[in-house]
Amino acid sequence: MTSIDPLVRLRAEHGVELGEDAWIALVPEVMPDHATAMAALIDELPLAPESLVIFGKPVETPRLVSFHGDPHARYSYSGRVFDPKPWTPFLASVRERVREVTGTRFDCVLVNHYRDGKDAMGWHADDEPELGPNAPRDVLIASLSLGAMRRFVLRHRRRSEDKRALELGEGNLLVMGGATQHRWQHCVPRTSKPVRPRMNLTFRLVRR
Ligand SMILES: O=C(O)CCC(=O)C(=O)O
Repeated sequence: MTSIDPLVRLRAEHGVELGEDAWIALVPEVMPDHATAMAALIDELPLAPESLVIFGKPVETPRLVSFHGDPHARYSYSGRVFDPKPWTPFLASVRERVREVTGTRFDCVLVNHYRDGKDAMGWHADDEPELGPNAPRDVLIASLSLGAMRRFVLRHRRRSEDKRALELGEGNLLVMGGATQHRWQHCVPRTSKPVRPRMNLTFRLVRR
């Protein structure tokens, strides 16, 4: 019997086709013990605000950040180059869980910790050239969310009124594939509602 590629199966069972070769799949309950996992990662990782350069000015991220990966997986965004910190034991086990679900061994992860509704992520796409030989037209991202649900919004780059809102948290996994980073941007808006902490781990492939 031939085995089906896990990504083909995820896309068939949970996928939303966005057109123009862009697709996403939202997989529920990938990490049912997500609150315990988040607490373990808060203990284990050196989470801290990151200083980025936005429109030529240094700005601190409104969230805590930690970037980890294999030694070759250097990554640049917002005017900075990030050298990966090593995989920690619990983080490596989370990567293994994402590999089981996606069939992909990602080589780095950006961890974002949103302490409350004031912590957020602005509009952007994960379209850096190091994300694969066919970036940004074919980029695979697996985004695991732990803790509270937060709204995650996608908007089409040319038709900005074309938006899709998802709730990400409680151990669900959003896989973004194909031309999603090329055609769409995404954000996690601030909210004035009281929200519990949330953590998001975006697993990426920075090819050698
Ligand atoms: O927190 C999220 O769901 C989004 C994270 C994200 O957009 C990123 O790490 O690039």
